[in-house]
Amino acid sequence: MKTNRHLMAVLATAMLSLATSAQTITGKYDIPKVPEWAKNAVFYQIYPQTFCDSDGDGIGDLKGIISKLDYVKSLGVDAIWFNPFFDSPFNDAGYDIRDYYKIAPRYGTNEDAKRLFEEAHKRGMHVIFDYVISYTAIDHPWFVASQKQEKNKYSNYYIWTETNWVDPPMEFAGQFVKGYGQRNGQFMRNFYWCQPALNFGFANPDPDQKWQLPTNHPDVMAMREDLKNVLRFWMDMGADGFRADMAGALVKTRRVRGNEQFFNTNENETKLFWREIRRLLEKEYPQGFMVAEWSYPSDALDDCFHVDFFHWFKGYNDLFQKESWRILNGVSEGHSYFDAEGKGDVREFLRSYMDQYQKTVGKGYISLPMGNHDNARLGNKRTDKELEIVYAFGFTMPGVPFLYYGNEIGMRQLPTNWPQVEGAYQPRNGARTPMQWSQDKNLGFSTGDANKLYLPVDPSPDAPNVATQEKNPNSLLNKTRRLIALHHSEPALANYAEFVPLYPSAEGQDPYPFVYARAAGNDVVLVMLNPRAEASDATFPVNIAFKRTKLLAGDRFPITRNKKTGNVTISMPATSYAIVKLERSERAEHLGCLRVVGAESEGPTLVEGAPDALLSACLHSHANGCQKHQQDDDSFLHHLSDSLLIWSFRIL
Ligand SMILES: [Ca+2]
Repeated sequence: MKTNRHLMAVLATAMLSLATSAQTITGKYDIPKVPEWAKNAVFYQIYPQTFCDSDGDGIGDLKGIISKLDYVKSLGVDAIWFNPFFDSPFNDAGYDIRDYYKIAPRYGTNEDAKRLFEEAHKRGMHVIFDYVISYTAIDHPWFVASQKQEKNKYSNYYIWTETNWVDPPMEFAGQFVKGYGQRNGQFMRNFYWCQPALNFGFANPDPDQKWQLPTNHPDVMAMREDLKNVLRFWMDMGADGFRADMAGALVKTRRVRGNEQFFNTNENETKLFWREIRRLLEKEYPQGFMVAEWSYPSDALDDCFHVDFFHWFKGYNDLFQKESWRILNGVSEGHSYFDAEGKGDVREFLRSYMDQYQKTVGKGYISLPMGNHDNARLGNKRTDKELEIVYAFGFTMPGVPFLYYGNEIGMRQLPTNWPQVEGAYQPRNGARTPMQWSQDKNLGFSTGDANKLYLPVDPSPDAPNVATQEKNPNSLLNKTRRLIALHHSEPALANYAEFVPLYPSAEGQDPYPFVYARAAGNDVVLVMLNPRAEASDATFPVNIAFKRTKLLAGDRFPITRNKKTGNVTISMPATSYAIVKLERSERAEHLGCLRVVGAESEGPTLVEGAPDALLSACLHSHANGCQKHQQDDDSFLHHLSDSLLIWSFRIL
């Protein structure tokens, strides 16, 4: 008995170390509480001004978008996010909204919007609009009224100090504009000076600064109600939800300073507002979907949003845009992981990502967008094959994939010395150029004069385009379609399926390749990515007994499994990837077995792994009524004989 107790202790320790390891694939998952249609949705992002111009005026429009909905559907996506299409002076490309209730005339009419939503729905797609409520355009009627000296309904809709002559305290330095309009006071701006911040109140108003209104001030509450009506208006029109611009800094605070005043004020009161919106949707529009531009998932997904874009953080840069020519501020921070040079490291990304993933799993989705209107194109000095590896990552990571228009054909980042337009500034202007449909005039975007276009089209003779790629089954376009189809067809690749990073896991290991598992129940998929232009080998543990692998997408290369240790060794060619499914034996439900051999007198010998013959013996004995003791954690202890024990535990 003494020895048995010792054995149990050894086994228990081994079990514990397996169970707590971050590298253990369990197949368990929780589906967050999201509308049914969005559980496993893939989104496509459309920038209205440059998608398709139906009337030759050089600017994209809603009729143009409607004419391309069959194409969008053909990608296999479930939903579309539209950047703002509201009436605007366009100092910030339409994010500066002048009338929340009106489609900008250059894009069409409200009737066109209604038809756009209907046509998308007819094709089984959902649509979300851009809900931009942390600020308005400077010529929005609310602000026009607010800047008047005489008190009126809108005086407190924005944040005004009491006088032009006294600056607000240091924590707000640089955030206020003085000398505008009639009112003796300074107003708080958002990103650009001409985007006055709406007044959601202050989380902890400074008693010495009377202009800081509490969040429950009646004028603040009235403003919030007006914004809720904006939401209702577009949901009634047919929208299925929204993406919230700069969602994390609605409520202001003196506890942060600088740009944090409009990125993330880290105040609970901002969450309280979004929870009100969540309750509103649940009650009035239960299929309504909420996406945040917050980049702080542990807050954004805390009973607020269904999804948070996690791209305003260092880890995202680590993946895609660390070099000076790739990053918004033009200052190199190092090397991207997804780069042929192979000088990046994915571990810094993983540290931040896993921290947020573990805090939010089952509550909502983290999205790592595949490009967007604020960043340089992913196709920035990357070949189609390199982009395919980026998308293999993007469509197999947990959370909701968002694909920026044109990236499916590998549209390139265009010269940053092109004119900035509507507040784009480099490199954003080079990522907002017209969609490239064909080799026709203006690459099929517009029949208008080339010099009238919103931005020039890619002038290079080999500029990628849809028509050419449609004809080639191995074009990036068609490979992207297959990756999206795979995302939907493989249970292990669903937005909610389990995510287990496998390699690199320790300091000192070569940072290439990047390997992770996705799992849902018995379905397990390995994703292996080697974006560098150099071969990469790796050995990593996989706690799943599998007989063979099935290549779902990517390249073939040797994958071997050591049955004794459970370690998998791969040899990946330069610039390659593979998504493989583990095909398990029928015994696969018994995993991670530990075999213990030894008579009491000899003491135990612990052998990791489960030789097939022994496992068969275990199951055979089991069938013949050998003793089986179920443990609390769904594991089983099989007594085969006095000197032979097999400990196995179920994955399901
Ligand atoms: Ca047009």
